[in-house]
Amino acid sequence: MSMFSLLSLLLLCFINTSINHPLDPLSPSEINQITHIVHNHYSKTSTSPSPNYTFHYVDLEEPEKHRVLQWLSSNHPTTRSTTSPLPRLAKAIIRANGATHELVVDLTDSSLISDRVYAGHGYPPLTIKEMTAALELPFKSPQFQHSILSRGLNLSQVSCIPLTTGWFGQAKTKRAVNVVCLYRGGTENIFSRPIEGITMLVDLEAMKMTKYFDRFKAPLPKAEGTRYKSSKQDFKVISDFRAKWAQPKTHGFSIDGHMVKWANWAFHVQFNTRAGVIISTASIFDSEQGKYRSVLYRGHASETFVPYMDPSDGWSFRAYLDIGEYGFGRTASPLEPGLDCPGNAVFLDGYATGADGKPYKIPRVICIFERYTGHAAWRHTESFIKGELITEVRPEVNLVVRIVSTVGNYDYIEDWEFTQSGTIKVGVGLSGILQMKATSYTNIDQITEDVHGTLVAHNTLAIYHDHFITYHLDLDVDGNDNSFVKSKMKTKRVTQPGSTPRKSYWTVVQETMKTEADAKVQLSSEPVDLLVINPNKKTNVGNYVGYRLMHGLSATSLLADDDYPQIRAAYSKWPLWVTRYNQSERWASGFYTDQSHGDDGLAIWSRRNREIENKDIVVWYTVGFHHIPCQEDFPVMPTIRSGFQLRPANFFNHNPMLPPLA
Ligand SMILES: *[C@@H]1O[C@H](CO)[C@@H](O)[C@H](O)[C@H]1NC(C)=O
Ligand SMILES: *[C@@H]1O[C@H](CO)[C@@H](O)[C@H](O)[C@H]1NC(C)=O
Ligand SMILES: *[C@@H]1O[C@H](CO)[C@@H](O)[C@H](O)[C@H]1NC(C)=O
Ligand SMILES: [Cu+2]
Repeated sequence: MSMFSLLSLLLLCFINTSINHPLDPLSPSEINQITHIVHNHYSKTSTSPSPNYTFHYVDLEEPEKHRVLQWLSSNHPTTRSTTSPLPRLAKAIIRANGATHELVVDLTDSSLISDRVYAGHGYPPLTIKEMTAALELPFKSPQFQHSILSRGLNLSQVSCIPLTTGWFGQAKTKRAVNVVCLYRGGTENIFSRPIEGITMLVDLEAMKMTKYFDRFKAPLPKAEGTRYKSSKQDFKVISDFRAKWAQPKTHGFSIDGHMVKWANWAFHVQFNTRAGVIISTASIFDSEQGKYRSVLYRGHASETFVPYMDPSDGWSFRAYLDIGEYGFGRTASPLEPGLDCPGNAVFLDGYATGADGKPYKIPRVICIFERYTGHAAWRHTESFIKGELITEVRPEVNLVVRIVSTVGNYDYIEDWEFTQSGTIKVGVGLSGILQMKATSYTNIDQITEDVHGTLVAHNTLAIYHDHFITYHLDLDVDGNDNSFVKSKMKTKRVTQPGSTPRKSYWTVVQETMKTEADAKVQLSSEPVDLLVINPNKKTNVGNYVGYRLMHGLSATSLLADDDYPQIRAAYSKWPLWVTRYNQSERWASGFYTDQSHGDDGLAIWSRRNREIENKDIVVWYTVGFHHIPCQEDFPVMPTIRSGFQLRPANFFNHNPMLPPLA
C-alpha cells in the first residue's frame, strides 16, 4: 500500500467516525428516503398511479431540546463516547389535490408517523418549479405579447419575476403569485428597467393567468449607466484581490461533521432552506472551570419583512416576508472563493428538496474563515512605572460563518462572528439592486405629487421601503433557565448640598422582566442595557452570570397597525421581544407565511403573556433599516451593514483571553 492510499484510508476513517449531531441537516440520502416514504404512502392511499403532489418544504423535525442537551453532555466535543441514538424525524409539507398536508416521517425505521391536513390560513413557500412555470405564462399570452409590442419592445428581451401576493383582508385566498416584467435590452441590470403598468396574477393550483392588467405606459428607463457586470479592466482588480485575500493555508479551526471548534468556542452549523444558516449548541470553554459552558442553544434569522411604501396599483402588494415566502436558504447562492470569503475558507455545501422530492445541492453555500480584523482584542501601554515601558497588544482574530441570500433584487450577507473574548457578533449587510419604478420624470423639478421614492436616474424611481431582519436567539446562558434584565441608567441629583462639588451622577436601576408583555422593548433614546442572566449561577464575587445584547440599527415599522402587511408582521413594531421557549415557535411571521393572515407568529404567541423569569427564554431581536434610496444606491448598492452583539457580561470571572487566575 502506498503512502498516499494509506493516508486516504486514514482520512476516510476520520470522516466515517465523525459524530452525527442530532441537529445535522438532512443529507441527500435522507431526503431521498423521505420522498420514498411519502411516495409509498400516497401510492397506497391514492387510486391515481401518477402521484399528484408537490414538495413545498422538507426539514428536520428536531428532537426535543432536553434530549439534544443530554446527547451533547454525553458526546462532549472533548470526550466523545457513544450513547443511544436519538430518533431522526423529518417533516414534509406537501400540496396534494388543493390541500396542504403535514407529514412527519421516521428515518430510523422508514415509517410514516402522521399525515395531517393543515386547514388554517396561509400557505407553504412557493416551489421553484411553480415559480418557473408561472413565469412562462406571459410569453404564451396574446394580451401580454400585444402589450410588449405596443410599447415597441422585443419579447425576447423580457424577463419576468414572481412576486408574492400578500394578503389584503380577503376571507378566502387561493395560492397565487403576481408576475411583473423587466427588460434587458443591453443590460444585465433588469431591475433598473421595469416595464411599468403591467401586472399579472397567476393561479398556482391551476397554473393559469387569471388576471391581466395593462394599466398605463411609462417610458422604459435607459440601459446606459445601469451595468455592473465586470469588464476586462475589472478582472485585473478582481484577480489581484483574490490573490491578496488568500490568507495562510492553515487555519485555527476544525470541522467535524457540522461541529466547529475554534479558540474557546464549540458550535454546530446547519444549512437550512428556510433560515439560511442556523448556529446551534454554541458553548465556550472556560479555562478556570475547565469545562464548556452553554451560551446559545440556537440562533438564526427567523423572518424578514420588507414593505414598500407605494400604495398604487402594481406596487401596493409589495411587502415581502422573504424567509417564510421564499426562504433564505433556498435563495442562497454559491460563495465566490477569494471574493465572498478568503481563499483559505472552508466551504460547506447545502442540500434542498425540489418540488419533485429530489434533493439538490447548493455548492459552497456557507463559508467559515478566520478574520484578521485589524483591531486590538485588548491592549495597554504602561508608562507610570519608573524605568519601564510596557506595551502589550493582542491583535484580534475572529471566526466568521457566512451565507449570502439573494432574494430577487436584494442580497443579504449574513455573518455569525465569534470572538475570543466570548462575543457573538451577528452582522447583516444589504447589497444588490433597488426595486425601481419607471416614471416619466427626468428631474425632481417636474415632480409635484408624492412619488413614494427617490428619483435615482432619468425615468427611474427607487421606492421607499424598510428591511426588518428578525433573529431567533435561544440563549441558554450557562444553563436553560434564564431571566431578562433591563438596566436603565438614571440621572441622580445630589441631594445633600455641600457633601460634594458635583450636582449629578448616573446609576443603574435593574428591572427583571416577569412576563412576555413586560419584555417588549422599544429602543428609544433612553439608555438601556439589555441582559440575559442566569439567576441560578454567580461569579466568584457574586454577580449573576450573563450575556448582554448590544443592538445596532433598530428601526421599527411605521405602518398603521391595521394595515394588512403590518397585521402579518405585527412584531415589527418592537425591536425586541422575549418569549418562553416553545420548540414550535420559531418563525416570527408564522410557519405558513405565504398569504398569512397574521394569526400565527411572535405577536400572537407573546399575547399568552407567559412567565419568563428564571425560565427557558428566547430573545427576538430585529435589525431594522428604513431605506430612503439615494443615487449612490444605483445601479447597484454599496453594502450597508448593521447587526448586534451578544457579549459576555459577568459570564467569566475575568477577561477570558487571559490564562486562569493564579
Ligand atoms: C391534481 O391536483 C390538482 C389540484 O392540486 C387538481 O386540480 C387536479 O385535478 C389533480 N389531477 C389529478 C389527475 O388528480
Ligand atoms: C429582438 O431580439 C432578438 C434577439 O436579441 C433579435 O434577434 C431581434 O432582431 C430583435 N428584434 C427587434 C425588432 O429588435
Ligand atoms: C407551543 O406553541 C404552539 C404554537 O404557538 C402552541 O400551539 C402550543 O400550545 C405551545 N405549547 C405549549 C406547551 O405552550
Ligand atoms: Cu433597501
